[in-house]
Amino acid sequence: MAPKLYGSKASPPVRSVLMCAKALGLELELVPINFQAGEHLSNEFLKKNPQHTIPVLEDDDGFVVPDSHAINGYLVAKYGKDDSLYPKEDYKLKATIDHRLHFDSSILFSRASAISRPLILKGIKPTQEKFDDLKEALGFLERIFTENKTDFVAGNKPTIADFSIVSSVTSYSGLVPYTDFPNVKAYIERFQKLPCYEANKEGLTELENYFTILLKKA
Ligand SMILES: N[C@@H](CCC(=O)N[C@@H](CS)C(=O)NCC(=O)O)C(=O)O
Repeated sequence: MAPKLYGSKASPPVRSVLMCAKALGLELELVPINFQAGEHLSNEFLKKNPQHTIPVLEDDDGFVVPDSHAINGYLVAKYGKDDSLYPKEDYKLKATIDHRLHFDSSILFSRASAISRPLILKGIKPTQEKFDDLKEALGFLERIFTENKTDFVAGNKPTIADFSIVSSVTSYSGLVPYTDFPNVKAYIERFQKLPCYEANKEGLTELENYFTILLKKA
């Protein structure tokens, strides 16, 4: 039985897991969660994730993991042919990957979500300050590449940190264009050539169309 992934393809963190699964050659069963119908607030879903966010993974033995960053680490450990996407033994590389994952969680996606969450859930138009905060976060990412001169965000090979950063950066490009940041632009273009990027495409288009409609209404 394929592990279940609760969520929607439009969600950036859900797509980070879809890219990870694609890179691992792992099939997941996507179980849709409808925000408009309040399914994320149902008792059944809150038992799996009290924070009521998607994605949530439910493995074939019933083990539940909320949060895309935690899910991707788990998937590599359980289903990876090797641990190159999230190495256990190379503790320095692992620390760098962990930094990028926390950067996504606490800064990049968090600032992007400060724009999209009120817009999606309450139709509230984002203030300029929120856009400026996200632009600053992209500036931090630009600087990571300027200083380290690596092909990917934690070195010269893709890791789970790239799934998170790429899904966040591409998702908000219509609001704050990453193309204004030359190193970030080159990085995204490099990552888009990988076969796993395919898993980001459909949901990204869905989200972009959704943003266009919501911003017109707000
Ligand atoms: N750190 C979490 C963030 C997940 C998240 O915020 N997901 C959004 C959708 S993109 C959500 O479920 N929001 C519903 C809510 O906050 O109630 C992760 O990486 O999984």
